[in-house]
Amino acid sequence: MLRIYSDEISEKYFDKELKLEGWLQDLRDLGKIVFLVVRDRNLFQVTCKGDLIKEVRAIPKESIISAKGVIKGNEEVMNGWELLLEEVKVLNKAETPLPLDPTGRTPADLDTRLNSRIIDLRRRDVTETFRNRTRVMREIRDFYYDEGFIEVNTPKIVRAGMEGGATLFKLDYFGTPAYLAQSPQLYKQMLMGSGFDKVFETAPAFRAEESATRRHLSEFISVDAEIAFVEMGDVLDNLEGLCNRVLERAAGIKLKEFPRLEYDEALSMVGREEMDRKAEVEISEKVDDDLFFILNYPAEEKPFYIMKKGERTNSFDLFYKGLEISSGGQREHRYPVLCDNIKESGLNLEDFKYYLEPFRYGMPPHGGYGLGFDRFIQAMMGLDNVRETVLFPRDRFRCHP
Ligand code: AMO
Repeated sequence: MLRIYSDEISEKYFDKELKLEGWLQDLRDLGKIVFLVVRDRNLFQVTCKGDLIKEVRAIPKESIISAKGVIKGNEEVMNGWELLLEEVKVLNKAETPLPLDPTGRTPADLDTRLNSRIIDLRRRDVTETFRNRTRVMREIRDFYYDEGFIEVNTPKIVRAGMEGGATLFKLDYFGTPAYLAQSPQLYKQMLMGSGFDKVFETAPAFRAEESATRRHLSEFISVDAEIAFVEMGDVLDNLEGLCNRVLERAAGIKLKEFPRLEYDEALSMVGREEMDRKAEVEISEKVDDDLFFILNYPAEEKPFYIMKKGERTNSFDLFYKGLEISSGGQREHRYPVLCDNIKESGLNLEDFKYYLEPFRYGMPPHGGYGLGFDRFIQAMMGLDNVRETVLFPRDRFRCHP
């Protein structure tokens, strides 16, 4: 007899004999009758009477069972039907006690949940996050495909960092030092010199973040885009278009144009001098919209590859519910200026030899951005901690499971 999933059952199966399989989530014992709550892709009820009762009472919760019986329509129970048990087999017995209550009725802290993540993932509300990740990633990809972008995969083992030396993970590459890529910055920019006018990548980025916050991971998914022959306004429009479309299609959230605040204007709104985390949160509270841009950061707050504009830069950050979810801008494409910027940042030109070469032989003006996928999901779902959006998060204190 073939196994069938509970969500495939309709009236045409009523009064037929079937086999359903899954995890024994719960057992309600009324003495002469026992109700089992079993989980496959959904929950369903197995009703048990007579001699079988002794047998089912002995099965530990979360064991994998195979239940054979007749499907009976019953408006009183969940799904409008129950399986009247005729035969039960234990396919794999679960040990007791469980490290975690998979129904979520006994609350557990995030660390305990993450230590036993697979058991945690048995909860429907937990898996909803990962269904959302799937929906959002699909919409992101579709957006770029529709806009004529080429999807690229750039190396994650690299020779030089781009986003500040403090957060580099160093590794031994056959006896010479190399690093885990903090972002695909170097490569997405180099590709602009190839004639690939628009590229995007969705891939892990690695940061040795010492800070243990609710929004920092050591490994996160970075959605990166780079576009040639554009100015900063075009880049802003592209990112706004992406967020609008993705949020509408994946979550039914309809947005207007995002406010674009100048750096100084944003700071003066909250009477502050410095754009630290506190200021960002206060600005987010003042702005009515969930998403807004802050434009033109001072040069010392941005990396060397961003184009300078006097004391300021052609740069932006995008905030969503108080979280910085993206940053980007127009790049410095003029070779001599770029070399000066690298030197001024205290970096070694020799380390950027391969990055710099295309800038000497015909590099168009270009711009782009990196969007933190995990933070995007965190903000979209209003989750307290970015770790909840990742199957197996990595941070300062966690490299397991
Ligand atoms: P930046 O360093 O601002 O810019 O990173 C881009 C976006 O990535 C997310 N992010 C993180 N998410 C989780 N944990 C972290 N430790 C973490 N660090 C960053 C944030 C952030 O806005 N190369 C540039 C982008 C560009 O200019 O194209 C860059 O990496 O949401």
